[in-house]
Amino acid sequence: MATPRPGPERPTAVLALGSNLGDRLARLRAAVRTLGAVAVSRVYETAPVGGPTQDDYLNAVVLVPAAPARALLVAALSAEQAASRLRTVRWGPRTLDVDVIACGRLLSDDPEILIPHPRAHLRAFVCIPWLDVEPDAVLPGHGRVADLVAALDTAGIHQTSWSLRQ
Ligand code: PH2
Ligand code: MG
Ligand code: MG
Repeated sequence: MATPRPGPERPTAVLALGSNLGDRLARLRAAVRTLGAVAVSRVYETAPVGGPTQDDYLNAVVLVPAAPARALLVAALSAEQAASRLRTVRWGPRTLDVDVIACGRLLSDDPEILIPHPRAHLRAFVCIPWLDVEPDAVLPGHGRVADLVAALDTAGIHQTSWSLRQ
């Protein structure tokens, strides 16, 4: 039998995780399991951007197997539901936020799930952890994520030594 050759890398989707309510680290760890992440960034403690006065976030980025836009949305929402997320204030505190950032070159103009995420290029708390799992990442419509990070204000972003893998 022929030795199997390594195939092309399997396509993945990029999901951003955030939590600033309750046991933030436990929430992110549970999400990594629920979502079936195949790659996991470091954990960053980040100053809140926008919204009301609120506590600092833990943010991370994971890669999951690529899927259609709606399927990624369902996975994100079910992870948020498992964390008992309540939706009250826009950009307010949350037990778990899972945002679909990109999925290769997939474009979705479905108003329920825009892909790429329309604000990803503005968010250091997304772009910095994204580089951990994909150093050559490209955000469709905005270019190399490393170049985006170089232009962003990164003052509120602090790398932690916590791991989401247990
Ligand atoms: N998410 C928001 C609004 N502001 N700020 C930080 N630092 N981290 C987040 O994940 C975050 C935010 C809306 O989803
Ligand atoms: Mg969000
Ligand atoms: Mg969200």
